[in-house]
Amino acid sequence: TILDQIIASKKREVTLKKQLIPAAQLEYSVLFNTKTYSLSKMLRNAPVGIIAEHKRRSPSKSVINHSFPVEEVVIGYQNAGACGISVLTDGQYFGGSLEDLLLAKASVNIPLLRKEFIIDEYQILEAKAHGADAILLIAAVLTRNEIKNLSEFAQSLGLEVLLEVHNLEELEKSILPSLDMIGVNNRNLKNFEVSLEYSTELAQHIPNEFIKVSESGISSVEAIQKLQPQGYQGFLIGEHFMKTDNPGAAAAS
Ligand code: IGP
Repeated sequence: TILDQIIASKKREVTLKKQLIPAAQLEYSVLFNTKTYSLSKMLRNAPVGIIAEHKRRSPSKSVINHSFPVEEVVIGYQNAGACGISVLTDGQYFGGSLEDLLLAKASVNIPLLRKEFIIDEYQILEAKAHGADAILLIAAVLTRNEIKNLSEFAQSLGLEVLLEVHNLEELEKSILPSLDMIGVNNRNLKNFEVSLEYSTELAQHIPNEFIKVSESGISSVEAIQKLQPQGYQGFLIGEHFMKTDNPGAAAAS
């Protein structure tokens, strides 16, 4: 599947990067990145908690939007009242970069999520060194033990963790006190099929101490109005904003 391909290439990428930029060098940068914002608190306190995503392209849609400077998009999202911004940093499949994250950090003062396929603590150091406030962990590609170790490492750096699940099995293996938010991905990363029913079915199984986030395929106010009574306080939206010629304006409306 595409997810297997992405993870295989991510393993090679991380191995190479570790040789070029030693972890100690990132640890040094981390010392200077002390200012963080809490995404989970922002979502808990907002009437409608939107996490707006910067996404240039994806394996399911190829080009979504290439034409805007990242600063312009994220400032637009902040002005629209987004609770936080998700920045895709994978280059090969999503056209993103760590530099996008750094530029976003320099441009806005709301929480930033590093959207990445994280398999190694090294990537969490990178996230922190480039200004992230939160990271994503994907249950489909990690064991319970890996989720535990990676989320505890993130916590030790002051980063919040959004754990992404797609079915009950992934959810049940992942429940840990070191998570802050649990997201249900409405898109099946194995075949790209999208249905909000995934969020609806899993809502009742997510313990109340975690902020519930619904991810992907959200493109209407009606969808949000349907998900809010089920307990969702976060809505992760990318394509619906990015495919327009003014993502910030789309997020405001
Ligand atoms: C955003 P959408 O359908 O609004 O563009 O989806 C976000 O949920 C999606 O990009 C996403 C994703 C991921 C991307 C969810 N989980 C994991 C990469 C990796």
